[in-house]
Amino acid sequence: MTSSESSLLPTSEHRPPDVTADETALVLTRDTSRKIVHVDMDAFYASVEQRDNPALRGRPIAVGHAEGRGVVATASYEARQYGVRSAMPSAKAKALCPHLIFVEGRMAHYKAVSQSIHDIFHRYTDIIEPISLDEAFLDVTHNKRGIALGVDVAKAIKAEIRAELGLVASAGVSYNKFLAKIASDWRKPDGLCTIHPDRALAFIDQLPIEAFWGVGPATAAKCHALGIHKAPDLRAWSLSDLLRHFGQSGYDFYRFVRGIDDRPVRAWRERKSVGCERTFRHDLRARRQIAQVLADLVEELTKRLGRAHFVGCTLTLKLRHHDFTTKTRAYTAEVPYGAMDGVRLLEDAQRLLLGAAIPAGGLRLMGLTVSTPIQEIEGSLSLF
Ligand code: DCP
Ligand code: MG
Repeated sequence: MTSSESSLLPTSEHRPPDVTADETALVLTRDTSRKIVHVDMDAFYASVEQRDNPALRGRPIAVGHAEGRGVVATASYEARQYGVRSAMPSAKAKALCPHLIFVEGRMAHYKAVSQSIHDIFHRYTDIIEPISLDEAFLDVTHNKRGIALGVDVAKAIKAEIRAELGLVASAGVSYNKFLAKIASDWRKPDGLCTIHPDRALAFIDQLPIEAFWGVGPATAAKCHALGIHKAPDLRAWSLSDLLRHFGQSGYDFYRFVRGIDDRPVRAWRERKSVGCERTFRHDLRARRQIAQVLADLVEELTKRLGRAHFVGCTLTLKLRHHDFTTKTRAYTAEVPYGAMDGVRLLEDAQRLLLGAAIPAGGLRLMGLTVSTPIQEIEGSLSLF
């Protein structure tokens, strides 16, 4: 990819200082000088299970609990032919595909495999932003092997993952994160798609609005109601109108649809929260039992805060009732919570629980989260 496109506007800031300014006052730049690769493993958990157990290869499998309230974490591509999908209740998956084989997930194992994938990434660049265990952005503009084309870096990474780990990755290559992510999804599985700067707008024009970053089902419905179905519909909107209807996201939509996205690949992720939750096998009614679960959650939460080196001021208790209504109660402390604050976390969580009503039908799920970070030092321990 070459650096092209004269400067219409500044690149350094993702958002202008005053996004309510009329767009005529904005100067937009499309920076096409970077080489960004987005890697996303194909059917990650399921592929690891099929790799490790030959009896599962070529068969429809789902990773997750088969019984009770189990859901499918992911399904092999053989199972997807029957309509089995991530987050689907296991009972429904079995109805769609009666010979579906369920395999219990092994998170610690997937984490270790993810680490091996990252070891391969690091042969090319240290500018790696993990999005989940199986997905990451890489900035390979100046890569360690001096490879000129982003697509050749992506090819080499895919080949090494296959040869050394026996797994298949899809990759997308472009000059920004928005396009690289869409590209990796384009020809899945075993995909490799490059979006060149001169083809970017034509590529974007065929996208349904659902493909845009930050557009979930609710935003998509809102777009449809406004007559926005595909990218050209979105491009017809002025910035001020988009800001009015979509808030800050309107600014992203305005830029993405013009092929502009200057967000850097961040070598560590700014976490907004750390939490844990538990779904009960049977709805819980007894206060004593509920208090015990709360204590367990606090213990788990402190472990997670420690692993993430996370410190945050807000504690939120989430209670899902037997009928799926969900209530949250939050408390913001002056002194932030960290891994060493188990006693205070428990006291404050108990206070939140005391103030909450427990419905006669009982609780289905309870969760505890710390948010409002004051400091995020994940990945920077070498500083100390
Ligand atoms: N996952 C999960 N629950 C979900 C979605 C995903 O536990 N609702 C887990 C299982 C997946 C992994 O995260 O294997 C990666 O998620 P992806 O969305 O990338 O899905 P896959 O890698 O399984 O499939 P694809 O080939 O579509 O990327
Ligand atoms: Mg994946």
